[in-house]
Amino acid sequence: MLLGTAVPTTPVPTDAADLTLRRGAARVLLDNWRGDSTVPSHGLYPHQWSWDSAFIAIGLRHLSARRAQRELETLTAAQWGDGRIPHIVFNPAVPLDAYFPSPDFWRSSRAGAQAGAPAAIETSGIVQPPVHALAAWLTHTADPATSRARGFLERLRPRLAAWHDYLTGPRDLGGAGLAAVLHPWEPGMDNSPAWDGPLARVEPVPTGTYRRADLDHGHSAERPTDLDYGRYVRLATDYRDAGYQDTGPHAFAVEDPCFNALLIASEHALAHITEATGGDPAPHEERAARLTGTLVSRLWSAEDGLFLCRDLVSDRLIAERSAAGLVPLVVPGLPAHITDALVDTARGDSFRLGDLPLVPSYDLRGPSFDPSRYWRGPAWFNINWLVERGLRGHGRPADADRLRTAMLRAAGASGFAEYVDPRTGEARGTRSFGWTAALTLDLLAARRTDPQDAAPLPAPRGAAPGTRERNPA
Ligand code: 9WN
Repeated sequence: MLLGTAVPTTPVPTDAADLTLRRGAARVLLDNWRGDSTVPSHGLYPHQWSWDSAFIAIGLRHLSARRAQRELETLTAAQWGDGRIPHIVFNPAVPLDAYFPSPDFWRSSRAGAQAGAPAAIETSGIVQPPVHALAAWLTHTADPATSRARGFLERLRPRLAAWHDYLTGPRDLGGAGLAAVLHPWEPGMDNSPAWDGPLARVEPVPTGTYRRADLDHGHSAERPTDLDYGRYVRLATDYRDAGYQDTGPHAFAVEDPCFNALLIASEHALAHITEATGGDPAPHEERAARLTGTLVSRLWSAEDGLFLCRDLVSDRLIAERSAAGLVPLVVPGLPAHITDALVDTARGDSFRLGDLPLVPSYDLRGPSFDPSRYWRGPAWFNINWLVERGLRGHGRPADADRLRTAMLRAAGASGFAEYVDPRTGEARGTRSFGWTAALTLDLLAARRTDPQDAAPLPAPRGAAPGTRERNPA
């Protein structure tokens, strides 16, 4: 059997190519499993990462719902008292020099004590995008009986609610309601050209005061520069030395549309989780609606037909067009003129949806476009999965089908690469990457079980599946 005693929760494909792809993806998740969570990759990322685990659970649920539940329970067990879910949960068995910044850099149990960091688990002190409630709900729906029998949602619900309260409370640094990120690692698109402006204000720590473990595994042309790394380390050092308090001042503080769109999608999921566990979902739906309005009023650029990031230090939108601005397609309840404009932008010269194999992480015509360097152009499978889900949810099945087919092809051909050249699908970064494999499984399952896949993400309660703003294609 595939995963020990686990029973696959969705039927296996009958088509030979799909079967081979499914086996390959399952093998990656099996090899990357560490007993209670999954590493993104063996060499480069040997611990548990926050948004990776959420995407991994979304795929893992098709092999073993129990294992997917475990993945999320392990991550959320490392939650801090103030509600934050840390971006890395360190495996104490991994040598300190295997990844930088290591636990002895973050010193979470001591430096984070005031913020309620756990005493017995070492973690980083920053966060990543809140995909977790979405992942928890999707994991539950894969096998509701097992989930109920194990009390999965009951255990997760208070943790997820505290997480969202943290993001909309102490992290509302702009005062308008959106969550702010304080480090380029927090939005997950670490090296996006959108950070170049805000990062220019940051004095890098001197090279030679730390050792980059990432270059032991990755090509330097595909990773951030030393200058950027020096700035990442400065920001993390300053945050740590301030006891991980959010009150600031902060040299880097940004409202990111991808991060906040995922918060909204997760808030809808939390409404479903709350209702399923006997609570009142209304406050979560109200918050999701409020956040949606604020996302539009703060970050929508009609001129660009895209959501942009807001630099909270200058209080201005950042004029860099990245795929983060397309991710709000996952938000139900966006005004129709905005989803229409987003789809036009995705199909246009900057992202070339339907023309190139995959959607690039950054504007193909942008001054900083680089097809190989980490988040400055390559296509990532999690972002493409979100765009695919969003297109389907907003009634664009033909665009979604084309993208899904291209993603499945690129995932298999690249050996489940971390990212690929968006123009050719050629592999970049590390291989046998967790979320690439997991989301491959999810796309295969969606194609198999529901050709229309009418409700790809949790819709507001009460909306019939597939009836979230049906825009003409
Ligand atoms: C820093 C694990 C993570 C992803 C991020 C990706 C990369 C880490 C790094 O790897 O970031 O968190 O060392 O470069 O940018 O999105 O979660 O896969």
